[in-house]
Amino acid sequence: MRVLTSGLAAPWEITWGPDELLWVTEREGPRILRVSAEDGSIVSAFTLPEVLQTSGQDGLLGLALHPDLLSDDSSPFVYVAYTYDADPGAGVDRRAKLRRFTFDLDEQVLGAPLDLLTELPASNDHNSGRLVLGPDARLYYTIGDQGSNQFSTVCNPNRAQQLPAAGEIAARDYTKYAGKILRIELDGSIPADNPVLAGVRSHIYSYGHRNAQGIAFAAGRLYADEHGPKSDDELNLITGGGNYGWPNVSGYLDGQAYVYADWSASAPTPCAELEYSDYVIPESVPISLETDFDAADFVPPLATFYTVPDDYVFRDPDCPRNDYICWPTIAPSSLDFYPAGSAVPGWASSLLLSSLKQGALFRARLSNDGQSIIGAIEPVLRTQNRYRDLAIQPGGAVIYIVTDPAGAMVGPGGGVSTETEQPGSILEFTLEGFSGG
Ligand SMILES: [Ca+2]
Ligand SMILES: [Ca+2]
Ligand SMILES: [Ca+2]
Repeated sequence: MRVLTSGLAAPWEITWGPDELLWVTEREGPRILRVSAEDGSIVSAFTLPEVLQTSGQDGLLGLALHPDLLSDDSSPFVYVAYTYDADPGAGVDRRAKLRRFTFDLDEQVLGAPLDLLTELPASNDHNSGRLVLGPDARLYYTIGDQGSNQFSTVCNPNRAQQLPAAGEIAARDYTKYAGKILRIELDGSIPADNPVLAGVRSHIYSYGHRNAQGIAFAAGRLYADEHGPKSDDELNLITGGGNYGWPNVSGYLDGQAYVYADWSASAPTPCAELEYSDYVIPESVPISLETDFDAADFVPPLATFYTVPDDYVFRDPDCPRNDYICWPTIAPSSLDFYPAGSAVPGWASSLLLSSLKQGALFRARLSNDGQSIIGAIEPVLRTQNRYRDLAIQPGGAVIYIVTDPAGAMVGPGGGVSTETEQPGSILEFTLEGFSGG
């Protein structure tokens, strides 16, 4: 491993480009960088002053490159997602948008900005924001549940199970896109073959997601990972029209170690008068059990990190300072596919999940039909860093990982550490014995 470059302002997406450069978004920059894979130098940098980056998890997020970026003059397009201020006045109305830029091949600059889809839900928490361009030439975009029903946004109703009415879509009211994966035409419109959900065709492809920060295609199938609450991070195979259960179900529909407590519906004590807790549900807050959830379209995960029994002790007495680090989760921040025929022996046809808490990629081998995971899911490429995203060089002998600038993770000997070794960096891992190519 070597540090390719450091000092980046919360690098969030890293993508191998057809120009053989690494395209990186800085969430806090907010910049789009093109970085040399040879010496880590910044070849070009584009600042996006229109990005709203204030607090928490907002800012410049996903990036996807058109596959014909360099190979023809008709589609030299770069797609980005970010949060912005939709209030023209003094107030702040945080929303998210998808914007397309045209990459000028001669000048090597981005220009001709075009908004594709605006006024999407945005928050300081659980924006998700991962963007990929699928083999069907559609954009896929993840929108989290906005952190609704927890912490400072605990009194906001969670909308991951809510589906929009026809009138809302006609009026471009995308409130109910929270907790969804969208499928979008390259001009921002609704694909004619998107699923019809509750009688309405919209940009929504799948629903019931908490915070799906990773999506990747593998052999034509779409996979996603998402952060769970105190357990049950998920790896999912995404199908059009699928319901992934949140907030009624976390992980498998097993009735273990999770109930949905809807704080927004607290009565007679209103939610605003309650003090949020990860452990204690006030009597005024209605709950529903996983086993009450009866949805024919429910899709269970392929794998979880980790499913625990009802008597699991989440409040670990040895972890008093920063409990979530000790919860049975890995905090999956992204996802990529390691194809068959690539360099690393034994890694063929694997999904790689980056972990914020564990400083590792979790490698999950797909079955031939892509419908299940084979064998144990193992952590690889460990360091003491929060991994935000990865990119794989064609051929698979070199893997790049971007790291968070700060934050907590599991320490070298267990427990909690806020000491990360290479913050705000691109780490480059090269297969031993590989001499370039
Ligand atoms: Ca990536
Ligand atoms: Ca789920
Ligand atoms: Ca469960």
